[in-house]
Amino acid sequence: MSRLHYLLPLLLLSQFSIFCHPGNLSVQDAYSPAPLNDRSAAIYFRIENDTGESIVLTGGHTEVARKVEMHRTEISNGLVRMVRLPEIPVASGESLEFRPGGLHFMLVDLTGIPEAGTEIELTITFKNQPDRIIRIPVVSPGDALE
Ligand SMILES: [Cu+2]
Repeated sequence: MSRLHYLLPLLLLSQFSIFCHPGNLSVQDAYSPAPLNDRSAAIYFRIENDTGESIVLTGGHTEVARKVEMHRTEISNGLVRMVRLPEIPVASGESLEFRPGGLHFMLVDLTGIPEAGTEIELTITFKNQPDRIIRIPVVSPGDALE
């Protein structure tokens, strides 16, 4: 077999992987401070949209709460309030950070109290993507205060 014959399939394979690689949606640095009451818990993470198209987060569900909402924390005149967002878009190639004092997922009406050292399984839903299940480490509230 000539050297060219040998290389050609490899070359085609690498082209394929460059141009036909299905886009990726990655979730990083997820955590949830153990809640101080039995009503709600916040979830933070970073989501990176490399799918090649814009995506729209619509919320989620989990076994440990009756409702999952997306909130934005706002501070005005020294008062902290949370605004519920039904949808959050993430443009193609962008990443979005859910973090204390900003956007977060909120578990409302907890059915159990997540304890530090355990994990919460959260299904994130999208308008135009399949559901995504992520596992979220529960950390002690002190560890989350940064
Ligand atoms: Cu909230």
